[in-house]
Amino acid sequence: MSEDYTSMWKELGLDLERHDALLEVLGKGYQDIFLSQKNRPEGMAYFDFVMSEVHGLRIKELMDEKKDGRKIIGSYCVFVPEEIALAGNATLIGLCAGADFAVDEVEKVLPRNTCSLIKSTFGFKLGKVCPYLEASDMVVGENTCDGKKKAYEIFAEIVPNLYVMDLPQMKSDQGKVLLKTEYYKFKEKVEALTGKAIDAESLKAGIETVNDKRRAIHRLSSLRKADPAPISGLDALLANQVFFYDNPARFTESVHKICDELEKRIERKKGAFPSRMPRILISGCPMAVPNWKLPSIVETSGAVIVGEESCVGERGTRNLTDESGSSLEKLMDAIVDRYFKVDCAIFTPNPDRLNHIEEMVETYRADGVIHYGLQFCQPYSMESMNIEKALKEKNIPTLCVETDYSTEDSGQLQTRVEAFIELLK
Ligand code: BJ8
Repeated sequence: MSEDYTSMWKELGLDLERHDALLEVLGKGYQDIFLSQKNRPEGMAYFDFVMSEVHGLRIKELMDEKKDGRKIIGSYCVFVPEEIALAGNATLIGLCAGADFAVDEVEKVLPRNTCSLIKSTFGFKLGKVCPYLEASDMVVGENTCDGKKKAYEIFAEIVPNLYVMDLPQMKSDQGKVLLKTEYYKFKEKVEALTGKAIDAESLKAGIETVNDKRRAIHRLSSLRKADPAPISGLDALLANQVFFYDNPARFTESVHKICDELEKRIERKKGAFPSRMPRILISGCPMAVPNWKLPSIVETSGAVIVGEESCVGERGTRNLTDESGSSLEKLMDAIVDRYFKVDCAIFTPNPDRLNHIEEMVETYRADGVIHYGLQFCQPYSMESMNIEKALKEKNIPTLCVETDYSTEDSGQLQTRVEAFIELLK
């Protein structure tokens, strides 16, 4: 990090000693996993910089925004519409929850058999190591899986500015009405927080900004269809992770720059890996920063990841919000329509997700699918059974893995992934 941010972190109430320890692990992990890759696009230097300043410059920017009267909203789910936050003069930040922290303290307030993502949410708060969480003027939880739903009841005791949004469980007419009601409630909540009324003009601007980000990511994804893949799955995942907390306009511009470079690479047949490597689609639970374990194992075992069917990936970014509405009501409806299509495993039934996986296998010319589930995650592990069966019936090789954020099972995972890749060859 180029500057000394100690006083800023202190002001945010971080535990400096633990925070230093976290940054050290994060920095080392990044060095070992990302910087050791060969044939990276030059444009990834932007993301290297972003990551090196993840708790530094970006936080300073957010603190400056706060000084200028903007509010910061933290969220844990892709169902929280960034468009509405932006329209209300707030910045939406996706809070990571991708690493174990303060596990002993977490297990005093949560059952041991809780998924790593939820435990991590608590660990970052109890360990006082997340400047994004501490900088947030409002933190949004959502009634998705049972684990999160119940965990937010406990989280509210330690995060007084937690706001919980209800979400439907079925893609029915009533489900859509519920989502609409909740989005209007969220709009009012944002307006109350920022003191700025959201109108058609500001909402349209918010929609355009978020769509631009999505368009950039769609362009990046589309370039991954090429053989050899012009960018590693790890680097593409990183772009999808940074999507959640970078300045939107700068993010969009940086991703387009990388895409310009990747197009040239494709013309010259230059890849991140040699051509005809086994191509993998990852599908399942979201991978938040710094959860890079499985992709790193896959890409050091002789395969390349060409797509992520995940909320940190195409499930989260795939549909645009219709920008054409001329009234606030029409634009709000467009937001509801767009988010109602997100095929999270908390929905029942959820046939769209399987269709999307099959479509992605074809689009990205994947040779096989690795279904990634976090231990104790009921929705995704339940869905993995039918997905595995359906894909196998279509002769799409599939491997289901279940893991957590520890490194204890790395050896075992590596063996399974290597055997799967051998099979694909
Ligand atoms: S829209 S996937 S971001 S809820 S891994 S906490 S499901 S037990 S994260 Fe998610 Fe929104 Fe859905 Fe996406 Fe529960 Fe499973 Fe843990 Fe999970």
